[in-house]
Amino acid sequence: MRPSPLPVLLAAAALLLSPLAADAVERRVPEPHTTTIRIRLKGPTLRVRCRGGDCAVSVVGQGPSIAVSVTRTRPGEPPFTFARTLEGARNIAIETGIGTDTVEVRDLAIPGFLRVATGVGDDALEVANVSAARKASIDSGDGDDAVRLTSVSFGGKVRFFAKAGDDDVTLTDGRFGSRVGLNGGQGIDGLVFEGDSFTEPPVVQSFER
Ligand SMILES: [Ca+2]
Ligand SMILES: [Ca+2]
Repeated sequence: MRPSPLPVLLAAAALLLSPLAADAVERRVPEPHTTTIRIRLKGPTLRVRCRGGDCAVSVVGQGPSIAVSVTRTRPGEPPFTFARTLEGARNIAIETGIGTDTVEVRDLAIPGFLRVATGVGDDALEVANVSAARKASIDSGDGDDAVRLTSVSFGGKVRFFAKAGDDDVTLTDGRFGSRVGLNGGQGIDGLVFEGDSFTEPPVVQSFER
């Protein structure tokens, strides 16, 4: 049976009659039908979430825009990627759940706060060429995590928790304008400073090497 052309004609007519609607469709990328992957502005905060598999997340500044990409891999399924480019975020909050995650945050001047939590699993987090005017909080969760902060500048308090697992943390050429607390948690954790400057000595706990 031939499909009726009527619905197609009606849809085309609706688009022609409503240029505003067509424009909105073009600009708004639909969210995937899941609560486990999200890229959205909630008020002033860009919230990026990926749960339920191994996630590769990148949040990269491109002029006034922020390009965000989330790829989730699960056993027996092809990788799923969701990407959006947004403007106007004052804060950034990134959250990954259980899994082996890779998170990259790069080339951003954040007017507010930065928060990253990578959850349980052996995760790799790289924050490079990023400033945040207010506080920064990083929690790499359980697992053997590798965290590298390079050329970061934080105006507010910085709190870092590596939690259980043998974690490796490297801070290179960082500028820290307020209190800094670094806690390796359980495990044999390593911490390296290379050319960082602090307004007050960082409080370092539970790093064994
Ligand atoms: Ca982890
Ligand atoms: Ca640890």
